[in-house]
Amino acid sequence: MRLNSPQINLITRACMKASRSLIRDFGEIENLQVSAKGPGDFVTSADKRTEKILIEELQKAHPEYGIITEEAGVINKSNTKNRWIIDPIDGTMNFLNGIPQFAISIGYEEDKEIKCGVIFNPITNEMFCAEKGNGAYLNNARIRVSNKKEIKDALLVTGGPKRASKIKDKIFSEYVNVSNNVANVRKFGSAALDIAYVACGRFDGYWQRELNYWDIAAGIVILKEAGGFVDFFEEDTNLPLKKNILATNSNIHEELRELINKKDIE
Ligand code: 2AM
Ligand code: CA
Repeated sequence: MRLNSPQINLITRACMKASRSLIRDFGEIENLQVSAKGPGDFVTSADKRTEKILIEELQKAHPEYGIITEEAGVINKSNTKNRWIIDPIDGTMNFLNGIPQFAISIGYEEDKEIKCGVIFNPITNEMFCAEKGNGAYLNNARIRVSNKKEIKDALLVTGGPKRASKIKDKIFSEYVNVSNNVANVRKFGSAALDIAYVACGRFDGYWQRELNYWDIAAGIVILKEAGGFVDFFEEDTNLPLKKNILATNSNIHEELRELINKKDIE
Protein backbone atom coordinates (compact mmCIF):
# COMPACT_ATOMS: atom_id res chain seq x y z
CA MET A 1 0.00 0.00 0.00
CA ARG A 2 1.13 3.55 -0.61
CA LEU A 3 1.36 6.18 2.09
CA ASN A 4 -1.64 8.46 2.23
CA SER A 5 -1.94 10.39 5.50
CA PRO A 6 -2.70 14.11 5.09
CA GLN A 7 0.61 14.88 6.82
CA ILE A 8 2.74 12.88 4.42
CA ASN A 9 1.00 14.50 1.45
CA LEU A 10 1.65 17.92 2.92
CA ILE A 11 5.32 17.25 3.64
CA THR A 12 5.89 15.79 0.18
CA ARG A 13 4.28 18.78 -1.49
CA ALA A 14 6.29 21.25 0.63
CA CYS A 15 9.51 19.39 -0.25
CA MET A 16 8.78 19.47 -3.97
CA LYS A 17 8.04 23.19 -3.85
CA ALA A 18 11.14 24.10 -1.80
CA SER A 19 13.38 21.89 -3.91
CA ARG A 20 12.87 24.03 -7.03
CA SER A 21 14.77 26.97 -5.58
CA LEU A 22 17.21 24.64 -3.81
CA ILE A 23 18.18 23.03 -7.12
CA ARG A 24 18.66 26.49 -8.65
CA ASP A 25 20.81 27.55 -5.69
CA PHE A 26 22.90 24.40 -5.95
CA GLY A 27 23.53 25.22 -9.61
CA GLU A 28 24.90 28.63 -8.54
CA ILE A 29 27.43 27.12 -6.15
CA GLU A 30 29.89 26.22 -8.88
CA ASN A 31 30.15 29.86 -9.97
CA LEU A 32 30.51 31.06 -6.41
CA GLN A 33 33.25 28.58 -5.57
CA VAL A 34 35.62 30.30 -7.96
CA SER A 35 34.64 33.81 -6.84
CA ALA A 36 36.74 35.62 -4.22
CA LYS A 37 33.94 35.80 -1.67
CA GLY A 38 33.15 32.10 -1.78
CA PRO A 39 29.72 30.56 -1.30
CA GLY A 40 29.46 30.86 2.52
CA ASP A 41 26.82 33.59 2.85
CA PHE A 42 24.97 32.31 -0.17
CA VAL A 43 24.53 28.92 1.49
CA THR A 44 23.14 30.51 4.63
CA SER A 45 20.57 32.33 2.53
CA ALA A 46 19.74 29.16 0.54
CA ASP A 47 19.14 27.42 3.88
CA LYS A 48 16.86 30.23 5.06
CA ARG A 49 15.01 30.45 1.74
CA THR A 50 14.32 26.72 1.73
CA GLU A 51 13.17 26.80 5.33
CA LYS A 52 10.86 29.74 4.64
CA ILE A 53 9.13 27.93 1.77
CA LEU A 54 8.74 24.77 3.85
CA ILE A 55 7.27 26.65 6.81
CA GLU A 56 4.89 28.64 4.60
CA GLU A 57 3.58 25.51 2.91
CA LEU A 58 3.15 23.56 6.14
CA GLN A 59 1.53 26.51 7.91
CA LYS A 60 -1.02 26.99 5.13
CA ALA A 61 -2.66 23.78 6.26
CA HIS A 62 -1.95 23.97 9.99
CA PRO A 63 -0.98 27.41 11.32
CA GLU A 64 -1.35 26.15 14.89
CA TYR A 65 1.15 23.27 14.70
CA GLY A 66 4.43 23.55 16.56
CA ILE A 67 7.59 23.69 14.44
CA ILE A 68 11.19 22.95 15.39
CA THR A 69 13.68 24.01 12.74
CA GLU A 70 17.40 24.41 12.42
CA GLU A 71 17.41 28.07 11.33
CA ALA A 72 14.31 29.72 12.84
CA GLY A 73 14.19 27.77 16.11
CA VAL A 74 10.82 26.96 17.69
CA ILE A 75 7.44 28.23 16.43
CA ASN A 76 4.18 27.80 18.43
CA LYS A 77 6.21 26.48 21.34
CA SER A 78 3.19 25.59 23.45
CA ASN A 79 1.86 23.13 20.86
CA THR A 80 3.67 19.89 21.63
CA LYS A 81 0.75 17.77 20.42
CA ASN A 82 1.38 18.31 16.71
CA ARG A 83 4.85 19.29 15.59
CA TRP A 84 6.90 19.49 12.41
CA ILE A 85 10.64 18.91 12.77
CA ILE A 86 12.48 20.53 9.88
CA ASP A 87 16.04 20.49 8.60
CA PRO A 88 15.99 22.53 5.37
CA ILE A 89 19.45 21.39 4.20
CA ASP A 90 21.00 18.44 5.98
CA GLY A 91 24.55 18.05 4.69
CA THR A 92 25.27 21.78 4.51
CA MET A 93 29.01 21.30 4.03
CA ASN A 94 28.38 19.06 1.04
CA PHE A 95 25.96 21.61 -0.45
CA LEU A 96 28.54 24.36 0.10
CA ASN A 97 31.15 22.37 -1.80
CA GLY A 98 28.93 21.40 -4.71
CA ILE A 99 28.64 17.77 -3.58
CA PRO A 100 25.14 16.40 -4.28
CA GLN A 101 24.81 14.54 -0.97
CA PHE A 102 22.33 16.64 1.01
CA ALA A 103 18.61 16.51 1.72
CA ILE A 104 15.54 18.24 3.03
CA SER A 105 14.42 16.34 6.13
CA ILE A 106 10.98 16.74 7.71
CA GLY A 107 9.39 14.70 10.47
CA TYR A 108 5.91 14.94 11.91
CA GLU A 109 5.27 14.26 15.61
CA GLU A 110 2.05 13.61 17.53
CA ASP A 111 2.34 13.72 21.30
CA LYS A 112 6.13 13.54 20.91
CA GLU A 113 6.02 10.38 18.86
CA ILE A 114 7.27 10.57 15.27
CA LYS A 115 4.42 9.50 13.01
CA CYS A 116 5.85 10.14 9.59
CA GLY A 117 8.90 11.49 7.84
CA VAL A 118 10.34 12.45 4.48
CA ILE A 119 13.98 12.78 3.45
CA PHE A 120 14.41 14.19 -0.06
CA ASN A 121 17.61 14.60 -2.05
CA PRO A 122 16.47 16.94 -4.84
CA ILE A 123 19.60 16.37 -6.94
CA THR A 124 19.38 12.57 -7.19
CA ASN A 125 15.59 12.87 -6.98
CA GLU A 126 15.43 10.24 -4.25
CA MET A 127 12.56 10.62 -1.82
CA PHE A 128 12.55 8.38 1.25
CA CYS A 129 9.32 8.40 3.21
CA ALA A 130 7.47 6.46 5.87
CA GLU A 131 4.35 6.50 7.98
CA LYS A 132 4.09 4.63 11.25
CA GLY A 133 2.45 1.27 10.59
CA ASN A 134 2.50 1.63 6.79
CA GLY A 135 6.06 0.81 5.78
CA ALA A 136 8.89 2.81 4.25
CA TYR A 137 9.39 3.77 0.60
CA LEU A 138 12.05 5.08 -1.74
CA ASN A 139 10.11 6.92 -4.44
CA ASN A 140 7.42 4.35 -5.26
CA ALA A 141 9.13 1.19 -4.08
CA ARG A 142 8.89 -0.39 -0.66
CA ILE A 143 12.28 -0.52 1.10
CA ARG A 144 13.77 -2.84 3.71
CA VAL A 145 16.99 -2.93 5.69
CA SER A 146 19.75 -5.37 4.70
CA ASN A 147 19.76 -8.94 5.87
CA LYS A 148 23.45 -8.95 6.85
CA LYS A 149 23.87 -11.08 9.95
CA GLU A 150 27.52 -10.72 10.93
CA ILE A 151 29.12 -7.48 11.93
CA LYS A 152 32.44 -8.52 10.39
CA ASP A 153 30.72 -8.37 6.95
CA ALA A 154 28.93 -5.08 7.61
CA LEU A 155 29.41 -1.83 5.69
CA LEU A 156 28.72 1.02 8.11
CA VAL A 157 28.45 4.78 7.86
CA THR A 158 29.25 7.40 10.48
CA GLY A 159 29.67 11.15 10.82
CA GLY A 160 31.42 13.75 12.91
CA PRO A 161 33.17 14.84 14.97
CA LYS A 162 31.93 18.38 14.50
CA ARG A 163 34.66 20.98 14.23
CA ALA A 164 34.20 22.36 17.73
CA SER A 165 33.77 18.95 19.33
CA LYS A 166 35.38 18.52 22.75
CA ILE A 167 35.42 14.75 22.41
CA LYS A 168 37.32 14.28 19.17
CA ASP A 169 39.72 11.74 20.67
CA LYS A 170 36.88 9.61 21.90
CA ILE A 171 35.13 9.73 18.54
CA PHE A 172 38.29 8.78 16.67
CA SER A 173 39.08 5.91 19.03
CA GLU A 174 35.53 4.61 18.55
CA TYR A 175 36.09 4.78 14.82
CA VAL A 176 39.27 2.70 15.16
CA ASN A 177 37.49 0.08 17.30
CA VAL A 178 34.61 -0.22 14.89
CA SER A 179 36.64 -0.22 11.68
CA ASN A 180 38.88 -3.00 12.98
CA ASN A 181 35.86 -5.24 13.37
CA VAL A 182 33.67 -4.59 10.30
CA ALA A 183 34.04 -4.83 6.50
CA ASN A 184 34.43 -1.05 6.14
CA VAL A 185 33.18 2.38 7.22
CA ARG A 186 32.08 5.36 5.11
CA LYS A 187 31.54 9.04 6.00
CA PHE A 188 29.11 10.85 3.68
CA GLY A 189 28.25 14.06 5.58
CA SER A 190 24.44 13.99 5.78
CA ALA A 191 22.96 12.32 8.86
CA ALA A 192 19.50 12.19 7.30
CA LEU A 193 20.71 10.42 4.15
CA ASP A 194 22.98 8.14 6.20
CA ILE A 195 19.95 6.78 8.08
CA ALA A 196 17.88 6.60 4.89
CA TYR A 197 20.65 4.54 3.28
CA VAL A 198 20.50 2.06 6.19
CA ALA A 199 16.73 1.91 5.70
CA CYS A 200 17.10 0.83 2.07
CA GLY A 201 19.91 -1.65 2.72
CA ARG A 202 22.82 0.29 1.18
CA PHE A 203 24.51 0.39 4.59
CA ASP A 204 24.05 -2.13 7.39
CA GLY A 205 24.35 0.39 10.21
CA TYR A 206 25.06 3.97 11.22
CA TRP A 207 26.27 5.66 14.37
CA GLN A 208 27.08 9.26 15.24
CA ARG A 209 27.46 11.49 18.29
CA GLU A 210 26.51 15.14 18.86
CA LEU A 211 23.55 15.35 16.50
CA ASN A 212 20.48 17.57 16.69
CA TYR A 213 16.94 16.28 16.71
CA TRP A 214 16.13 17.75 13.28
CA ASP A 215 19.03 15.80 11.72
CA ILE A 216 17.41 12.47 12.58
CA ALA A 217 13.68 12.89 13.35
CA ALA A 218 12.46 11.83 9.89
CA GLY A 219 15.13 9.13 9.65
CA ILE A 220 13.95 7.44 12.83
CA VAL A 221 10.49 6.56 11.50
CA ILE A 222 11.82 5.69 8.04
CA LEU A 223 14.36 3.25 9.48
CA LYS A 224 11.90 1.66 11.91
CA GLU A 225 9.32 1.16 9.17
CA ALA A 226 12.00 -0.46 7.00
CA GLY A 227 12.59 -3.06 9.71
CA GLY A 228 15.61 -1.41 11.32
CA PHE A 229 16.36 -0.63 14.95
CA VAL A 230 17.21 2.79 16.37
CA ASP A 231 18.35 3.77 19.81
CA PHE A 232 20.75 6.10 21.55
CA PHE A 233 23.93 5.73 23.58
CA GLU A 234 24.09 8.79 25.81
CA GLU A 235 26.31 8.94 28.85
CA ASP A 236 23.97 11.55 30.33
CA THR A 237 20.59 9.82 30.19
CA ASN A 238 18.74 12.81 31.70
CA LEU A 239 19.00 14.95 28.58
CA PRO A 240 15.55 15.62 27.05
CA LEU A 241 16.73 15.27 23.46
CA LYS A 242 19.21 12.53 22.75
CA LYS A 243 22.13 13.21 20.45
CA ASN A 244 24.11 10.00 20.01
CA ILE A 245 22.38 7.66 17.61
CA LEU A 246 22.86 4.01 16.79
CA ALA A 247 20.77 2.84 13.82
CA THR A 248 21.09 -0.59 12.24
CA ASN A 249 19.42 -3.39 10.29
CA SER A 250 18.61 -4.89 13.77
CA ASN A 251 20.79 -8.01 13.30
CA ILE A 252 24.10 -6.30 14.05
CA HIS A 253 22.76 -3.86 16.65
CA GLU A 254 24.09 -5.36 19.87
CA GLU A 255 27.49 -6.14 18.39
CA LEU A 256 27.87 -2.58 17.13
CA ARG A 257 26.83 -1.21 20.50
CA GLU A 258 29.53 -3.30 22.18
CA LEU A 259 32.18 -2.00 19.79
CA ILE A 260 31.13 1.59 20.51
CA ASN A 261 31.14 1.04 24.26
CA LYS A 262 34.59 -0.53 24.19
CA LYS A 263 36.81 2.02 25.89
CA ASP A 264 40.32 0.91 24.88
CA ILE A 265 41.95 1.92 21.64
CA GLU A 266 43.14 -1.19 19.85
P1 2AM B 1 23.96 19.87 8.87
O1 2AM B 1 24.55 19.57 7.56
O2 2AM B 1 22.50 20.23 8.80
O3 2AM B 1 24.77 20.81 9.71
C1 2AM B 1 27.53 15.70 9.28
O4 2AM B 1 28.30 14.75 9.93
C2 2AM B 1 26.11 15.59 9.77
O5 2AM B 1 26.05 16.01 11.15
C3 2AM B 1 25.17 16.48 9.01
O6 2AM B 1 23.93 15.83 8.97
C4 2AM B 1 25.12 17.73 9.86
O7 2AM B 1 23.93 18.47 9.70
C5 2AM B 1 25.15 17.11 11.24
N1 2AM B 1 25.57 18.08 12.26
C6 2AM B 1 24.83 18.42 13.34
N2 2AM B 1 25.47 19.35 14.07
C7 2AM B 1 26.62 19.64 13.41
C8 2AM B 1 27.70 20.57 13.65
N3 2AM B 1 27.71 21.36 14.69
N4 2AM B 1 28.72 20.59 12.76
C9 2AM B 1 28.71 19.78 11.68
N5 2AM B 1 27.72 18.90 11.41
C10 2AM B 1 26.69 18.83 12.25
CA1 CA C 1 21.29 18.73 9.83
